[in-house]
Amino acid sequence: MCIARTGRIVVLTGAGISAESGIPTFRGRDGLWEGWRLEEVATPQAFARDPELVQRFYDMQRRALLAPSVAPNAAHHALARLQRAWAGEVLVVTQNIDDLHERAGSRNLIHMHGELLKARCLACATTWPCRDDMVRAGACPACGVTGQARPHVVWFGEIPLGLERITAALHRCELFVAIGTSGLVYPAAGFVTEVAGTAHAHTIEIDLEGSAVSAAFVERRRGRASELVPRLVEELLTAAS
Ligand code: BJW
Repeated sequence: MCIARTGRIVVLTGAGISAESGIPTFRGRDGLWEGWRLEEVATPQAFARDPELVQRFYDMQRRALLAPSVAPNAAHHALARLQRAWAGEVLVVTQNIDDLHERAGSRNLIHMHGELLKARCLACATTWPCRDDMVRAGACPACGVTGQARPHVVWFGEIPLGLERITAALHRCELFVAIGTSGLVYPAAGFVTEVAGTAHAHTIEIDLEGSAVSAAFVERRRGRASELVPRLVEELLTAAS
């Protein structure tokens, strides 16, 4: 891999990067996520059918995320280090709704599937910070409506956030790295083919087991994110210094 220190890098992260921080991935061997079927809680239809069940599910996730034992791991820290030390742009696009990249110090970051620690007003779409159970999210700071808050997350069938900025970054990057994502959920799963279409970029996948789109990457590295991401960052900073 040969990339100038001013080269543009896009890093896509998925649940695998946060697994070693104590946050379970979505697609375990039994197809259940913490005992829930994804489509029972992660669709607008599920929310319309049973909002209390869906809110309870995300309340549980929020409490788990804020537990004292949950903290960014070496992979989150390494990406933040790369963003600080690299002369070119390093954009981190995460599918994760946790705040572990921010806690590690990442700043140039897009949460394409939303953020667990924010509420969104169903009436006017304003978002605001929410670290408590959703019933205590309070009135919308913009329109004043109460009882109309939903988690600020992107469910199946909804349009991911920041896509315009992401697409532009994919088209001009020289290195695309995907970390800990199964390649089953679109449009994120298609980013590697978008980058490959530009012909001038190198692509690397870091994953414990490999993904549904592994074959589309130029380089595949198998193992734990907490080991492989710091190693890659070290390689990049050494090679370019
Ligand atoms: C480790 C590790 C360690 C573990 N170290 N690695 C038919 C065909 C194609 C597409 C569609 C279709 N039918 C419908 C669609 C579209 C649909 C979709 O993709 N469905 C598929 C299921 C088929 N997508 C959508 O609906 C999206 N919207 C959309 O397409 O809008 C239309 C549109 C697009 C573009 C322009 C205009 C219009 C929205 C998707 C929303 C996804 N939402 C969720 C829930 C968010 C809220 C919440 O968290 O509850 O997002 S679903 C869930 O999956 C979550 C994740 O972000 C996402 C991806 O999961 P991820 O991160 O890959 O996790 P896992 O668990 O799957 O994988 C973990 C990986 O880590 C594994 O590979 C492990 O090996 C690895 N690993 N430990 C390294 N220590």
